[in-house]
Amino acid sequence: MSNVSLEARPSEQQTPTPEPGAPNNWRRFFSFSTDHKVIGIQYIVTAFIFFLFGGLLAMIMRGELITPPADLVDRTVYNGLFTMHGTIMLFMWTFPMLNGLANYLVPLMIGARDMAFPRLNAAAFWLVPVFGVILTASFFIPGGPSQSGWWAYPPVSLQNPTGNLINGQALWLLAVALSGVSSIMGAVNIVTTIIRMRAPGMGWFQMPAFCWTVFSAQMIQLIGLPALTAGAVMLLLDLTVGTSFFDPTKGGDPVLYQHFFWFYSHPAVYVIILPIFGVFSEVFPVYARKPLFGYRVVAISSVLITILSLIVWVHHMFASGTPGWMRMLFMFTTMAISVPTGIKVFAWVATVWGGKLRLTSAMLFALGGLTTFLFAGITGIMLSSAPFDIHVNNTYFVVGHFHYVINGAVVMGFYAAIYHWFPKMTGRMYYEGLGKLHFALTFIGINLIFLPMHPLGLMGMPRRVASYDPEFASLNVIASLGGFLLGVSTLPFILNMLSSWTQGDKAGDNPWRAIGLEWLVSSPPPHENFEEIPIIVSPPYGYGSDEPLVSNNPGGTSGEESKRTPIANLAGETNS
Ligand code: HEM
Ligand SMILES: [Cu+2]
Repeated sequence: MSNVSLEARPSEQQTPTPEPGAPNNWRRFFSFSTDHKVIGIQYIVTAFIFFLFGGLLAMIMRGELITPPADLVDRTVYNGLFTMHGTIMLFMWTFPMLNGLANYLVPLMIGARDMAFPRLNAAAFWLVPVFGVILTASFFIPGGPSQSGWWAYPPVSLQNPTGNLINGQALWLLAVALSGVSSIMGAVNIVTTIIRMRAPGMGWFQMPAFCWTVFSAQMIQLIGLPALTAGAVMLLLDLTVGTSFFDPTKGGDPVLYQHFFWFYSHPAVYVIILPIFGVFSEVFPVYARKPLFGYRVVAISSVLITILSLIVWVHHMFASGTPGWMRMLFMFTTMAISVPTGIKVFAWVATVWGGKLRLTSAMLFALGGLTTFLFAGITGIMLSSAPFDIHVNNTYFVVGHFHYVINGAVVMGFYAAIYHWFPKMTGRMYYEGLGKLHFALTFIGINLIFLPMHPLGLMGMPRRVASYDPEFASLNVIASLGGFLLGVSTLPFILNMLSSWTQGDKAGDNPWRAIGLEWLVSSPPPHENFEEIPIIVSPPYGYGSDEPLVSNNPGGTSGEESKRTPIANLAGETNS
């Protein structure tokens, strides 16, 4: 599908001026820039700062949990800590980070010069610091931040112990509602871009798997997020002006809130994990020098996951007095979703199998993320069974399970993406040694902290507690030490990023000899990306093939390598 509107404007066909995209012009990162690459990096850096903040709160929690009694912080402080940790990690780190990657990569990967709605895009980003400040401000008001966990279930969330109109819970709800608005704006933009702005020759099955996963994830945002956003607004009204949607003392229904919440927040886990599946699908072929195994099936399974993800939410409510038939129904839909997921895992293993592996930092993080995802997938299938779930509900087994997904697969997937595309984004190489150290510390740390949580949960240690029975002490010491190690693991990463961005070796257009439109332009890409809109003539992942990817010269003279190199030359190796 060609992008008529962009091609029709002659002014944009001129050679882009280096000024706006100039790598040394750092001020653009603090401006209301409408360039998708600037917005992408704005998202990524902002998200990472909040990741460090959310991680700091986790360190305090692990400090508290290293001994059985509640001695380091008060119980109410602890409630605020886990609530804010969970909320920041999801709404301030994971979602903005995903939007950052999608923003930076999607237009480059589909051969577009920018997003469909650049100003909407910038507005969506600038809402992030706004609701971030609102959320963080709740630490400084009387009564402190929300203590009702990241679900904010009523009636707990309606208690308002200080009696003030402006309280931690109200700020929390306002922030979550604004986050919903921002993400819906982002989703409208990304979905439109993928449908409307693909370069000539890029049919759906010429599109990189990452774009398929982003499309599927953003469709979930469009369908599901209005439910959570509306639920948050209704709860805010109950809390502040005394409506009674969810307040049981006034005839409201608290379980209705749970439906609003989980109708979105279960699919949200696929909003999060799908683009990570996309990252795996991009990274494995490059460093295994093989085409993505079963590309079409991998692509379609993303859409299947989207559809199924919308009909499994009640598995979070097995213990909420749901009728038996509902439990059965949602148990089976939940188990069914493991099928398209399993297909993908199979495809990645088959891609890596027998390949010429290059264990760069990106590849190590992708392999590490896949391993932890496999483990989390197994505990996930265990949890999908209602009797088992009711047994371990609200224990550390659940905390262990979802951290394997979110800190294991997702955060390691983010790191894989950052290392893989860092040379493209900055024009510089990172230091491989520091990257490998970062990987080793992260992988060991994650397993040390989250593996012991499974036996702890099976033994009956409840979650969301500041103190616990001394019989759980030794496994908690291991978990806390692992947590501190994970905190330390970010230091080589930060050092690496800062020093490489300023002093790293020049990267060139295509340092990994990867196949993809983003690697046909200079690093960092010029403003508006492509001098000529690429004309795609081959499917993606043609490692070992002689076909060129494009029939023209999208990088123009700005790139330093020939743009018409057949794929086989670019890939350097064939795989027969
Ligand atoms: C060093 C890394 C981390 C540590 C040590 C850590 C630790 C913890 C602890 C101790 C809890 C409280 C568990 C409970 O009592 O229910 C918790 C909850 C949670 N964590 Fe983490 N976590 C880490 C990373 C992450 C990441 C990366 C994410 C998401 C991207 C995340 C998301 C959550 C969520 C959603 C909750 C639930 C909060 C709630 O119960 O309302 N965590 N984490
Ligand atoms: Cu779920």
